Amino acid sequence: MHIVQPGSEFDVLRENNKIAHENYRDMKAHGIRSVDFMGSIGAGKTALIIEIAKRLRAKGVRVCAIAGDVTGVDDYRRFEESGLDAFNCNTGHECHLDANLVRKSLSEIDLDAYDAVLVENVGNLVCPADFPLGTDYRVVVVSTTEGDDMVRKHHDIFLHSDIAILNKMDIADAVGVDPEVILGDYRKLTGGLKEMYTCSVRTGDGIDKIIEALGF
Ligand SMILES: Nc1nc2c(ncn2[C@@H]2O[C@H](COP(=O)(O)OP(=O)(O)OP(=O)(O)O)[C@@H](O)[C@H]2O)c(=O)[nH]1
Ligand SMILES: [Mg+2]
Repeated sequence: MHIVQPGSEFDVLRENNKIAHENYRDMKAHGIRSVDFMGSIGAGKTALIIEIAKRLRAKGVRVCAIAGDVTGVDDYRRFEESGLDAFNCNTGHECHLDANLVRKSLSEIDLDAYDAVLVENVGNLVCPADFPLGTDYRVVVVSTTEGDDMVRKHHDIFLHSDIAILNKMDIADAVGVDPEVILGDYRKLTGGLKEMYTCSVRTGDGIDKIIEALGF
């Protein structure tokens, strides 16, 4: 018999949401627009953030990134090497960032020095959905190389995000995936109310539309 223990899980989520509100309040107090990029492993989150940041910097937006990973500094280094100010945030064991980890990263950042904070979450289409970080936007990124069933298999993250992106359109044919299937699943899931954005970080197609959707 499965016995639900009162408390625990709900307490963790409630505490996360409380801290997320504090993150939101602090970033807003400094005029910062923030985005949480969730999505599958290898979907192109780091590549997309680097490209978006490059275009934002060209418009004069002062931007930094938080690199969320279980261990290591790979994405942090890629951000820095691209000329983007970055802050590394390792979860240790957890498969998602939480509001408290982001709070610690924010305490390292001079919030007056930036207009935008782009957060890369840990590659995972399940756990990050339950943990808002206090950003203005929650984005989910998948790519054509993961097959055409991502939306059907992962309702929660698509329903918990404000913007959904299908990346690697340039190799959809090569991997035998019909993007229309994924876009149709998303339309069905969201009752036809929302369109999924398509892009290719490799060719640059679709990136400006995403930047516009994020309100920059
Ligand atoms: N062909 C093609 N490759 C891409 C595109 N975007 C990213 N890639 C490649 O896909 C691989 C994974 O990209 P990343 O940006 O590291 O993906 P990620 O989502 O940050 O991965 P994790 O942080 O490990 O979850 C890299 O080799 C990228 O160069 C794209 O639009 N087209
Ligand atoms: Mg990455």
